[in-house]
Amino acid sequence: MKAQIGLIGLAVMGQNLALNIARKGYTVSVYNRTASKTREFFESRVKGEPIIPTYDLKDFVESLEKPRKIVLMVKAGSAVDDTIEALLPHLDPGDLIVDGGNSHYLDTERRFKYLSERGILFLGMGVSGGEYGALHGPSLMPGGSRKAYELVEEILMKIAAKTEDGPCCTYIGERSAGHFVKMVHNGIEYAIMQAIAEVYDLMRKVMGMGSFEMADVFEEWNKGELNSFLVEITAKILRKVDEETGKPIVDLILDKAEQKGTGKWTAQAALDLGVPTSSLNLAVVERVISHFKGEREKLSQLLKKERKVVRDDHLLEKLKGALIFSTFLSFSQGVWLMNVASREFGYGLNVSEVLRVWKGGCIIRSKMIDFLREIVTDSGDHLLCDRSTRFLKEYLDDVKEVLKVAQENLVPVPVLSASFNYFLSMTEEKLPANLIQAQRDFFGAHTFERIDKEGAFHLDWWEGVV
Ligand code: 2AM
Repeated sequence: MKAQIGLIGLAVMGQNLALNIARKGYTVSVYNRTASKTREFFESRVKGEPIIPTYDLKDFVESLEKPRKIVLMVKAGSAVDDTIEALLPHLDPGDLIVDGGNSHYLDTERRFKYLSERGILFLGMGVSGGEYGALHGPSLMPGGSRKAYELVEEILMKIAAKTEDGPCCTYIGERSAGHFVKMVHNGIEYAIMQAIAEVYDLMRKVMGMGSFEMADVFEEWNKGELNSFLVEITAKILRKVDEETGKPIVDLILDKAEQKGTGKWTAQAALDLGVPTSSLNLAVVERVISHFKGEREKLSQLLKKERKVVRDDHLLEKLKGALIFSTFLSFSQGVWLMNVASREFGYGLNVSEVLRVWKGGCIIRSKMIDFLREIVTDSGDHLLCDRSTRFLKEYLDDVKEVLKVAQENLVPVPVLSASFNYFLSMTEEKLPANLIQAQRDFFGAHTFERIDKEGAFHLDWWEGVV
């Protein structure tokens, strides 16, 4: 009997996805470059699931029913190209490759074209939910041709996370749409994670709260408007004790945040497309700053920060408001980017559907998505409309108070303040860009427009300057 689907790449995500597919009743052939990993996986984790281990790429391909459906779960980058090249001689036109890694959307664009020219169908599929999600139900964001999607739709729907609004999978859009959307998902994820971290920082540095107390607060918040996977895991993290020392583990973790690039790519794409994503960008920058641990240690000696620790439970409510405010704006900036990309790249995105797919399984799943979906149709690209502005205005005093406390105590809050400033700029009729235009014209003769008449103007600014 032939397998209904094949999967290449047996790191944990690949293993878990293979198990998830097999547990839904599909026969899966698996292959990994390093054969020992395949053997080890088969012997240690496969317990009666319909999984066929293969140790040669040709055997792997031959074990699949036609048209073949092959999911790649290999490391993003050249490994995807290497694997595609190795597969090609064994494939027939009409076969399908699904790249389930975190590939850069421009790589997906290139691969889509390359494989289309060879008659091979290709999907670039964002997979979110980490190892747990891969096994129990991820959020899936497949992009490519609809014909390719239809070949695997049934399987994807079965393995995806389920919500009251259906399985967390949909056809995202043309070509690299799936990986673009997954990239933006991660950009939003960076911003929300940083906003939560800033709130945590204020709780410990200006409120003197201990880990368990903070865990209680996050747990409480998770029951209301802030209900989300990231708030939920933050509570769990803060409660976790290191077995060796008996201390909260979070206090023992080095404050250097790593990244795999998706947040940076989001900021790059946003700058390229001319979409303001301040909160997302600043979250990436702050991870970069965190890396300079040695410099920070030295420089912290040069600026002693006096902090008045005040137990003010009142402030907790304000922190909550600031986090709601920043979370909404992180989402809305990401949505704006997706809307512009959809037009620019002809993705044909249905943003409400994208948000639906983010309701379960993925890292940024949260209650707020329902609200976002309600306003997504009656707002412009950017989600700032009558209803959302009224919503944000309710939290404005909280944000102001939080930023004031942060400034007084010299605690950095780049994403909370970026969100605040983004909102102020977006709601400001007059920005000082008139002065910037004058400066540009002064030194570069770039010309400027006027508010009182049509045309492009240039002045000889040096006239009369001695
Ligand atoms: P490996 O076990 O042989 O290293 C995550 O690293 C997954 O990507 C692993 O399954 C790994 O296989 C695979 N991988 C990394 N680089 C690869 C390459 N150049 N070709 C094929 N698979 C690769």
